[in-house]
Amino acid sequence: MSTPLLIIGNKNYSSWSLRPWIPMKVLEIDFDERLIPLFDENWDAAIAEVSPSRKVPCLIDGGLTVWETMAILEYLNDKHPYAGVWPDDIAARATARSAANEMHGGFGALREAMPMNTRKQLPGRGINDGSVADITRMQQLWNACRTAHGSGGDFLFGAFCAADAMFAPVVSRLVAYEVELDEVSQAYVDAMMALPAMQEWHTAGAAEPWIVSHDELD
Ligand SMILES: N[C@@H](CCC(=O)N[C@@H](CS)C(=O)NCC(=O)O)C(=O)O
Repeated sequence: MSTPLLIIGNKNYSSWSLRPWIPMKVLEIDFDERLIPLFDENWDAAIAEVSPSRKVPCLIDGGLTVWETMAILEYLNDKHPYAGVWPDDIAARATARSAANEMHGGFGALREAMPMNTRKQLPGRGINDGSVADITRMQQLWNACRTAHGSGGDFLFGAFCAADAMFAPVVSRLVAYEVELDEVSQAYVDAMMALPAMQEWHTAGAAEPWIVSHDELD
């Protein structure tokens, strides 16, 4: 059997790429990766060859291509049912899926105002009514998950799972934009940033040469 290949964009900017990459690392699911630099002169041709949606991430496993982040996470769960992609407990699992899907479809103001950028510290930037409302809701959600399901570890459902993967890029943004958080949310952010995989991604992102100007605030 061949090793699955995860197609990703720049580690500095591509928040969606981090979302399947980090659980594969943390849960020790073997994979190779190929980085296609976003929007450079080869982007259109290179992405068209591998990704049906022409977006990253996508996962190529033998003859199968899986695209869209949530579909990739569900495929990992189907293929590795004991890896811990989702929590075991049915109520925790349903809540984790709710949180992950809320992240997938929501928090648009925060994402728009505070693009992921592993190279920068941008304290105070990106604060507006919409991003503040998103950050308030996110902290409420994180607190609820930690209180109801988090007693077994430092993550939303105790052990790291796909819901945490969905929030990993937001954690990166909250650190880069130096957003003040409540105690529970700050502890969660610290736990996520302490993951060796998170550090590996940020170190690689910071070393990349490519600049995507529309993701740069200055
Ligand atoms: N809904 C997609 C979003 C993926 C996405 O927007 N990826 C960005 C990079 S972070 C991308 O490939 N953009 C290229 C484009 O829009 O042409 C998912 O869940 O995977």
